[in-house]
Amino acid sequence: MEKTFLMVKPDGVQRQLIGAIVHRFEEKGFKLVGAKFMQISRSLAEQHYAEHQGKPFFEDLVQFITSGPVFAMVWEGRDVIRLSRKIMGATNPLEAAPGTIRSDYSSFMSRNLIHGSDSLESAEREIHLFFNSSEIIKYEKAVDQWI
Ligand code: IDP
Repeated sequence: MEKTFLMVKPDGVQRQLIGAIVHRFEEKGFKLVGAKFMQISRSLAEQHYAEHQGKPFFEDLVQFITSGPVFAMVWEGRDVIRLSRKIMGATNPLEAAPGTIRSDYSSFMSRNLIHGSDSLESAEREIHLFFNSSEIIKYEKAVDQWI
């Protein structure tokens, strides 16, 4: 089953939105298979955002993502990568559709609350960057057959 890496960024933690954000993915029927409340180091931040190295906002992005704890998660489900991106909404809250996390709770691109992998390749890379294989839990839910 497909897996993705999602993370409540420091602004979401500070604003006490972990529960509200997790709830959206639980309601959808996805399965939480890994979770970690953690402080990101500068080196991990640079690896995670490697594709943005050299861009004008890179330094601010690294400063921000290391500025306080984050809630890192691995979620599993059918098409979870693309569907999670829909639940999150567009990167810029001005363009995010109403009802999405970024539209409902944020108003500024550099404080857009949540990260989510945007492809199968980035999901695999990001999951391995943040989690050991022993931290990803395999289990069954009786309700899975109804989702
Ligand atoms: P995503 O988080 O929607 O996948 P990415 O393009 O991967 O978007 O960018 C990572 C993060 O960097 C965004 O969530 C946003 O917080 C920040 N970011 C992206 N583009 C800009 C920009 O042009 N100015 C400021 N911050 C940006």
